[in-house]
Parts: sequence; structure tokens; C-alpha cells
Amino acid sequence: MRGSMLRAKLHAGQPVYGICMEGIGQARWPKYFADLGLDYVWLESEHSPNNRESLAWAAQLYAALGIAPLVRIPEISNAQASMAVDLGAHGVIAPYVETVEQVRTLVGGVKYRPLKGEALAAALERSEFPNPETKAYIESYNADTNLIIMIESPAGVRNLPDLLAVGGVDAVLIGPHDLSISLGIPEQYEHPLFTAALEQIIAICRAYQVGVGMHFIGNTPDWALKLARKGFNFISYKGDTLFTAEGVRAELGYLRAQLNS
Ligand code: 3PY
Ligand code: MG
Repeated sequence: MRGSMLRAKLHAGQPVYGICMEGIGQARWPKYFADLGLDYVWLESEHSPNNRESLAWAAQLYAALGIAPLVRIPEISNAQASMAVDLGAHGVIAPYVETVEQVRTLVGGVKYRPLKGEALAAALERSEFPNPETKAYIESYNADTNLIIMIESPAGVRNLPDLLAVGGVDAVLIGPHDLSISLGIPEQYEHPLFTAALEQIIAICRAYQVGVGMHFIGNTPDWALKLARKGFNFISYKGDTLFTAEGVRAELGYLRAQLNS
């Protein structure tokens, strides 16, 4: 799936399925994930030590395999967002977004590339472009790039309607770990405060017709299903490192237990 198709599905409320990828420098990795029905992968560079060059190789490989590559950038800046798109990402995932100013910065890097300086400020502040031809060019130049903002704090939840009113956001991804911690209920994913925050985020995203999902980082598929049924369509389930560790624990653990009994 290309980024333009991903975007259409996100806004239409249709489900898209993907995982987080941390093992990006491993050249044989994409071959093993090519036939699993993934719509997208997100390549991790907030917490994992992946550099620009390895992200570029991975992004281009996954795109060639028909899996839309997204990149989670380490911090919110026009430069980080533009670099991710330049290296071949079909979308940028920005962590811990809380303010309208941050969304404008991201929209500038993801949706109005390569405008810069005064021309970018005019586009962002007044929707003014050098001329209609340039506006059409910018739209077509960025047709494959999605902007996904992560909501991971009470300020992000509180400000979400204003963040979406800026325009240009294609989906919201909840970071459950950071959100639970900033709510003061670390990893208490069944806590009523956590559930209330999810429900509020989903309702706002549906009202603005943008995609919404949560990174399901632990627990079982049934737990994810229960939460996903609340209205998530940007399904983001675990990742390469988690799946590998769980496989080793379950299957090698089973063998060891059987042989030692
Ligand atoms: C979080 O849970 O905080 C995340 O960022 C998940 O990727
Ligand atoms: Mg987080």
C-alpha cells in the first residue's frame, strides 16, 4: 500500500494494520515481513539507535515491497520531519505532541515540503502560496506523505481539538506507556482514567475524520481487540523485538520445560 492509499483509509475510518520495526539495520528482515499482509510498518528512531542511512535503506525496501514505510522521528522539528520524508518515508509519526505550534511545525515539514522561510510561513499562517500552480505542485509532491501525531499526555488530550483544527493531521496514535505515566497511573491500562482518555481521543478523532489508533505494546491480542473495538482503525500491534522475545519465551520455554520434566 502506498502512503496515498493509507491516508484515504485513515480518513475514511477503514482499518489499516502494521507493526513497529526496530531491527532496521538487518538486511534480511524485510524478506520475512513481505508476505504477512502488513499495510505499513513504522521504523523506529525515537527509542532505537537507528541512523538516517539505515532508515533510508529500510524505507525504500518496504516501499518497494508495497508496505508503506512510516518513520517515528525522535523529536518534533521541521528538519526531522523533512529528513524522514526525504529518506523515503510515506509518513511521519511524531512523539508527544501537545501544542498547535508543534502541529504547524510538523505540517510544514510533512505537507508543505519543500517550502521554507517566508513562503512556508505564508502557507501555514494564511494558506497563501506563491501561485495556484505552486499550490498544486506542493499537493502532488507530498501526495504520499502522512502525518501521524502521538498523543501521550493529558495536555495532548485536552488540546486535541485545536491540534486537529490546524488541518494536515492524518491520524492520531496513542502511546499507552507515556500516557499512563503522565496520567499518574503507570501501566494501569484498565484504569478508568486511561479508558476515559482513550474514549475521548477516539470521539474527537472521529469528529474530525482522522484515523486513530494505539500502539498495542503488551498483553494479548484479545486485550488489544477489546480496546480496538472502541473505535481504532490505525491498528499498530507490537513490533519485531516484542514478537521475537515472546516467541523465544513461549516456544523455547515450552521445549525447555518439556525436556526438563
Ligand atoms: C508509548 O507507549 O509511550 C509509546 O510511545 C509506544 O510506542
Ligand atoms: Mg511514547
